[in-house]
Formats: sequence, structure tokens, C-alpha cells
Amino acid sequence: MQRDKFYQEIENRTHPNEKLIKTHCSYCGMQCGMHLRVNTATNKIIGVEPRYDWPVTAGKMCPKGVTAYQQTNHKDRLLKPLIRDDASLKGTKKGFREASWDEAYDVIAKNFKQQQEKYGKDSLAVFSGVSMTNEKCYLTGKFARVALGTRYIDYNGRFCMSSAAGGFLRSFGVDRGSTLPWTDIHETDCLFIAGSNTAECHPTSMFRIWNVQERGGYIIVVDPRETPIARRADLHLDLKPGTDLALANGITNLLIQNGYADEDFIKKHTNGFEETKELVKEFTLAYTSEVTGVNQEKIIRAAEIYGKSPNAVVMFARGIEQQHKGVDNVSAYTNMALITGKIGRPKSGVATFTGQGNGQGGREHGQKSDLLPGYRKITNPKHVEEVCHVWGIKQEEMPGPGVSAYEMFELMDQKVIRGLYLLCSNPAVSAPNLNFVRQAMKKLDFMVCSDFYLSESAEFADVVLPAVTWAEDEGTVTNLEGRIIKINKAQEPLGDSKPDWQMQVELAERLGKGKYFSHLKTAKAVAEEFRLASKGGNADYFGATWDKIDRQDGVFWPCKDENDQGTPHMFLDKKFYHPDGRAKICALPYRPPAEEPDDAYPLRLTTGRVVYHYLSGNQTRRIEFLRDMCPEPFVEVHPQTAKIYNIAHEEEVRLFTRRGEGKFKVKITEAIRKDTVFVPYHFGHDESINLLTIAALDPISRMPEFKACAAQMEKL
Ligand SMILES: Nc1nc2c(c(=O)[nH]1)N[C@H]1C(S)=C(S)[C@@H](COP(=O)(O)OP(=O)(O)OC[C@H]3O[C@@H](n4cnc5c(=O)[nH]c(N)nc54)[C@H](O)[C@@H]3O)O[C@H]1N2
Ligand SMILES: Nc1nc2c(c(=O)[nH]1)N[C@H]1C(S)=C(S)[C@@H](COP(=O)(O)OP(=O)(O)OC[C@H]3O[C@@H](n4cnc5c(=O)[nH]c(N)nc54)[C@H](O)[C@@H]3O)O[C@H]1N2
Ligand code: SF4
Ligand SMILES: [Mo]
Repeated sequence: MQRDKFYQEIENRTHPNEKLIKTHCSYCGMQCGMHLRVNTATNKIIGVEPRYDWPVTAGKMCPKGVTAYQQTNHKDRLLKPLIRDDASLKGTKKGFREASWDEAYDVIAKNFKQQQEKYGKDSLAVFSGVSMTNEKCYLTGKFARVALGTRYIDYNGRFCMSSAAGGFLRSFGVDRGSTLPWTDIHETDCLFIAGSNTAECHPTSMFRIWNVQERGGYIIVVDPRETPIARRADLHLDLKPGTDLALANGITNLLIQNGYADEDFIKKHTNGFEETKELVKEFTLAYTSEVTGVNQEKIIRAAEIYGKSPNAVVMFARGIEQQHKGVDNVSAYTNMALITGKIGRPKSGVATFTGQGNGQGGREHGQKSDLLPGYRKITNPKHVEEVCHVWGIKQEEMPGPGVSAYEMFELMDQKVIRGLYLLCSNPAVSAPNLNFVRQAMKKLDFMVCSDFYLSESAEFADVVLPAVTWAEDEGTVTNLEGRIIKINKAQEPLGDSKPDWQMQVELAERLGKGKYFSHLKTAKAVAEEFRLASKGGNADYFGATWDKIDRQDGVFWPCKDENDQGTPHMFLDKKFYHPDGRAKICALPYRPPAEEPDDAYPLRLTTGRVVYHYLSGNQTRRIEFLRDMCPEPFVEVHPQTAKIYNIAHEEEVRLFTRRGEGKFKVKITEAIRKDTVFVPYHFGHDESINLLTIAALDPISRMPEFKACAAQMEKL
């Protein structure tokens, strides 16, 4: 343990005038363990120190994490509420003036009230995000239902985790992103990873992933691009975007044909096998290869490696989920684990790479249009009764289910929704089909935006509220394993900024709903009510007290009470959450992407991320190092395709679809299919690739198809 000693020494050698605050990174679902370094003379954050003793990430961090601390005292921080007096300047940065909290709250309360009196409660909508703690996510759901009384609330996880959630619910009856802890995955024999650019998007998973290979195990990667992980994988299945369902069915067919099905497990613990077996017969090698563009040998090997491996983990991310059949893709890949019985035991299982820092917790506690805390359904009278009891409202006061994130913009366009409270999301960059979405935001009578920087979406607002960064508040977050962890406060809020939960309590008071909110004076008080509200639900956090989280290095849900240590491994007892205790193997016919290439739009456009930026880029584009490393978007084009279009590396092209266009610098690379182009989406205004993407929604998850549409380009 030389190494541990080394790090321990570093930690003990804290500089004079400095203290270390134990916390986690602000960005992705890995939630790497870190310390924030705080100057004790100024009480300001001045740096980070990785936490080698955090069991999940063991001192690893990525370029975003090590610079995350620069957000808090950044010159672009919003320090006071802003009010726009001239509505004609909506859609620009101009026309705001600074105001006091009192004035901002007065303007908001007056507008909300007037609007709801005139057009009804549901004319107001809430759009939120999951960079917030569980406590903030919980309170946002309560604020929408109790303080505003609107049915319209949804959040950015609809563009992120909703297909994984839909697939897991259908297959297992419960949605926890990983059935096993990350501290298991390096000990498995095979990782089957579909649609995840792991090395750039969950970089601190990589030491575990390479370890599988180093121990003699296998890595199989399914991606239309040769990503860093695909390059070193044992097998790279370079499929056409949007064809995963065919590939999963084809592999499942081979697993069954070649005797890898675990008949005992199937009989005892699942439903749906016979139908699925019949359906996948259609996915012969020849047909699967033709639809997916993957050569037959590779498909055979993938089935053989996965089938033979004593333990295996099927993993996936947005590459398969952000499709208009994302839920089917999730269930189809999950079938592989259920049919071979490689689930419900250590070192085997199914996991999605949850995206945002609190992408897991934030989807469980009531920010989704149809959900209440603890994964309760707003359409289930018993569930509603349980939550009403905690909130102190009558059952008939609970609004019904609303609509999904993108559909809220459709209602804004139709003037059904006329007012918006947006927090912790930047849909003017990250929503699909942006020409439409930006137009819909412009049509709003009144919009409030809470953020700590003036985002592209804030440009549409009438009032902007200055929120705090993650380092200026405390609370819990649930990482990609389903482990509830604690975020600690390292600095007092800068300027007049406030945490969102506090804004909501104070606004509720202005709206005459103080009796449901005024007791929530601290983040801890919100946490206590939140744990109670989740109690008895599928995602039960009641036993996950802050003390226990600290003592145990996090607590995996469900955690029912004081004596429960939590649930690192799901389904160890082979009990799934469907009423009969069985998992569902799903028979899923193939559907092509919503928009297939044709003569006018012969290319497939897919979109995603680079290691240096985070989501809409509102946070990372302001950090000098990250901006220097990746200052602008680009379009990845295969050399042979570039030749056909007569374009050179770094030349600008006009890329366009049926919905929009943009100018992008060409990056010529052999690491992409000839029929596909890729653009990262972290950029605003004219540089947003979402001007081009399609809002084809999955029928179950209502996830837009960010990962496949038809495009064309021309040399400029
Ligand atoms: N650096 C960085 N890290 C992040 C984030 C970030 O913005 N930047 N965001 C976080 C969040 S919120 C999320 S959701 C995750 C996202 O994490 P990922 O899902 O890993 O990231 P993406 O780049 O969206 O897409 C992953 C891969 O899907 C591939 N792909 C595209 N189309 C298809 C397809 O049809 N089938 C298959 N099998 N693959 C396809 C792309 O080529 C890409 O390599 O990352 C998290 N981590
Ligand atoms: N084309 C394309 N589009 C995509 C995707 C894709 O792969 N391709 N991926 C989708 C995915 S997976 C996701 S997750 C979405 C994300 O899309 P967004 O929700 O737009 O993502 P962020 O950039 O994280 O936006 C969060 C905003 O809230 C602010 N913020 C952070 N923390 C807080 C807080 O505690 N309180 C408040 N009030 N504000 C805060 C940040 O400064 C930022 O402006 O984008 C989706 N859009
Ligand atoms: S991997 Fe994710 S959580 Fe870890 S440092 Fe990077 S962005 Fe932060
Ligand atoms: Mo995401």
C-alpha cells in the first residue's frame, strides 16, 4: 500500500491557510470523489484534490473535473436577479437590469398569479434538470404540484435517461441504472458496451474496463465510430446508426441457437422467452448483417464471447437510448443477460452509463411529468395518497400527469403553456429541432430562468434568478451505480446568489403557499422531508441518512430503514419487481430510424460529446483550458466521403437537414463510417447541431432521436 501512503501524505500536507472539503465532481454520473481546496483566509475555493480513498474512482479525475472548481468564483457568475423591462429584446442577452430579490419575487408572483387566473393553473410549466441534488429535484416536483398547482413539469433527463428508465421498467419492473456496483465491473469476464463513448464521457471508468482485458477478459464495443474504447476493444461492431435493435435481436438469436440460453433461469425467473425466441429467428446472420452493416464474422464472435464468458456485464449509453426506439433497444440488449441468466449475481448484470451527475436520483423523485417521490405514479391513487399525506394536501389537489419535455415546447407553440419556470437546463442548445424550440420559447408571455451563468436559454427570460454552483450548497446525489452520496458546501454563496430550494420556499410564500414550504429552512430540512416522501416507494431512500452515507462511502437504494445497509447488488434473490417476481424477456420487432437517408439527404447524422465539454457547454465553454482544447464544433467525415464532396481537413462545410443548417469545420477521420457524420452538440446560437436534429420521439420514453437523422453537406 505504498501508493495509499503517498496519497495520505499529500492529504496531510495541507497547505497553511487551506482546508479540504470532501465532495464529488459537479458534472457526470461518475461523481468522482474529490476535495475542494478552500483558502481559510478568504473562504474561497482555490482548487481541487482528487480523493484516492473514494472506492468508485480511486483518485481518478478527467479534464472537466480538475477544472470544475473554476466555476464558482468565475467572472461570469450571476450575482443578482435580472429583470428585463423591454420584451422586444427577448432572445438576446440585452435589456436586463439588476434587481433585488424582493423585486424579482414580486414580478414573478404577480405574473404567475395573473396568468393562472386568466388561463388556468396549467398555463404555467416547470422545466428542470438533474445537475441538482436530490433535495432540490424533490422540492422542484413539490413546488410545481403544490405551489403552482400545474400538471406541466418535466426535465432534461427526458433527453437523457428516459429510454433506459423505460427499458428497465419493462424488463425488470424497476429502474436502477446499474444492477451491480462499479467496484465489480473490472472483475467480470466480458463487457459488452453499446453506444457509449466511455473514454470521453465516463473516463474514470476506464481503469476498470482495461482491467477486464488485462485479466484476460473481453471487451466488445458497438458504435458507428471507432471511439478510443472501440480502438482497443477485442471486437468493434461498427453498425449503422439507429440499427441496434436488429443487432441485439441477431445476437440473441445466435445465443439461443448456439445453446447459451440458461433454461433453468428462464423457466424460474422470466416471462416472454418463447415469443422472443420465435421473433428473433427472423434475425438470421445474413439479415442482421444487411440491416446493421456489421460483418457476419463479428456478429458470430460477439455472441460467442458473451455466451461463453462465465460472468458478463451488458452496458450501454445514449448511443442506443437516444433513438425513437430507445426503450426497445434497452430491452433488447437486456434480453441478452436475461436469456443467459447473467444477472442477479456479482460480476454479472446490466448497466447504463447514467449521464448527468444526478441523472439517477433526479429521475426518481417527481420531476418527471408522471412521477412522484420514490418512483410513485401520479396516476396511481394509492401512490398519490401516500405523497399527499407527506405534503399535507388533499388528493383532489394533486394535478394529473403532464407531458414530456419536448411536448411542452409544442404546447408553448400552441399557447396552451404561456409561462415557464426553467431551472438547471439550457434547452435553447440541448433540445432537438431548435428552430422550433427557440420560436416556442419566444412565444411565452412570461419566463423565469434560474442559472448561475447567463445561458442561451436565459436570453429568452423575463426574469433571471442567480443560482449557486454545486460547491455552495449541500445535499445528496445518486451516482450511476445507484449509490447515494453527499455533496458538501465549500464556500458561502457568491454575491446574492441562492440555492434553488431556497428560492422555491420563498416564492411559495409569495404565492400564498407558505404553509407547505416555510418549515424548509435548510437543505437538511428538505432532506428529511424528502426521505420520508420516498419511504415505501421502489426508490426508497428513507434509511439513507447523511450519517450513514458518510460512514459507508454512500448508500445504495433501496435502503428502507436505520438497520438496512442498502442494496449494492440488485436481484440477488432473483426477485424482479414485476408483480409475479419475474423479469420480462421482450419480443421486439425491428423498426428503422424515423428518417432514413435518401437522394436529397444521403448521410446519417449522429451527435454526441467530446471529453472537454459538458452538455450544452454553458459551464465548460467558460473554463479557459477546456475552451482552448475544444473551441468550436466540427463535423467528423470519413476520408473517402470527403473525397466525394471534394472537401479538405479543417475546411468549412454547410451541413443541413430538413429542419435546419449550420457551418462546421471538417475533421477528416477514419474513425467513422463512410455513410455517417458526427457533430458534438456543446455549442450555442448558430453553432448548435440541434438546429438540424429531429424530434422523433420514442413512443414510451418520449426520448428524441438525437442519434440518427438524414443530412447533406456542401462545400462552401
Ligand atoms: N465529456 C463529457 N462527458 C459526459 C457528458 C458530456 O457532455 N461531456 N455528458 C454526460 C451525460 S449527461 C451523458 S447522457 C453521457 C453520454 O455518454 P455517451 O452516451 O457515451 O455519449 P454520446 O457521445 O452521446 O454517445 C455515445 C456514443 O454513441 C455512438 N452512437 C451514435 N449513434 C449510435 C447508434 O445508433 N448506435 C450505437 N450503438 N451507438 C451510437 C456515438 O458514436 C458515441 O460514440 O455522458 C456524460 N458524460
Ligand atoms: N444533439 C444532441 N442533443 C442532446 C444530446 C445529444 O447527445 N445530442 N444529449 C442530451 C442529454 S443526454 C442531456 S443530459 C441534455 C442536457 O441538456 P441541458 O439540460 O441543457 O444541460 P446543461 O448544459 O447541463 O444545462 C444545465 C444548465 O443549468 C445550469 N446549472 C447547473 N447546475 C445548476 C443548479 O444547481 N441550479 C440551477 N438553477 N442551474 C444550474 C448550468 O449552468 C446550465 O446552464 O442534452 C441533450 N441534448
Ligand atoms: S469523469 Fe465525470 S465526475 Fe469524474 S471528473 Fe470527469 S466529469 Fe467529473
Ligand atoms: Mo445526459
